[in-house]
Amino acid sequence: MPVGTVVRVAESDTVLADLVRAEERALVARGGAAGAATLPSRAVATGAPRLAENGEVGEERWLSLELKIVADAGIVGVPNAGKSTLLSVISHARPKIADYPFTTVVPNLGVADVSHVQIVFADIPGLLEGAHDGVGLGLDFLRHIERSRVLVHLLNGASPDPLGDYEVINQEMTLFNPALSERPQLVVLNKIDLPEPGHCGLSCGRSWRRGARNSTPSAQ
Ligand SMILES: Nc1nc2c(ncn2[C@@H]2O[C@H](COP(=O)(O)OP(=O)(O)O)[C@@H](O)[C@H]2O)c(=O)[nH]1
Ligand SMILES: [Mg+2]
Repeated sequence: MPVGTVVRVAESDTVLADLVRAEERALVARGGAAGAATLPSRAVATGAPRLAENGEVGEERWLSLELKIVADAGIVGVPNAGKSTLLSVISHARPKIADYPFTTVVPNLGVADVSHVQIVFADIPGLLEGAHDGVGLGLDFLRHIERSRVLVHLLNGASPDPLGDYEVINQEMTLFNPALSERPQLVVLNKIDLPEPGHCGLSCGRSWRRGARNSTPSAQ
């Protein structure tokens, strides 16, 4: 199993193992007692044991395996904020980057080397209003945030309302898991190289915010 796998009993959701370190081991279903065979010395030549006992049936159970990636820092923010770009410049990761929301469908991991200390960053995509309810790919990604020790909350400086975006993302995380509101956050305003706020193309308006979802973004 990859590091970060949570093993649960399928029916009860009881956690049997949470594998967060490499080489960690867990026994989740015991095999049956081994069978036995007597192999008298004469039989060695013929290869035929005189007595053979069947092994016992092993334990059988349905398990659910969930992967929650393990990172030191999770980069969160609205679609198009520049999360994948940030990861690509601080690490050797090469995530997909494009000027439209939802370019990332899996969390990307990258390792940044800061004065010889390695810090694992995860680019957490898919957060938008309603994510905790399953809007977009929200639930697929929210669970990955739970393991990040610190969050880098990236604000899209080109958005018409970066602070509103910030609140929406925080609210989604809290609704998903209230403990996430206690997670330390480093708030970063991105795209400050652009001349004015709201200075972006077709895709980066508020089309991912509720209420604006059905509106047609104006062509620019
Ligand atoms: N002007 C400007 N554009 C940026 C900056 N960071 C990212 N972008 C652009 O914003 C768009 C979305 O970036 P991406 O990293 O895919 O965003 P994500 O959806 O948050 O992962 C891309 O066109 C990037 O080139 C920045 O600091 N300044
Ligand atoms: Mg991305």
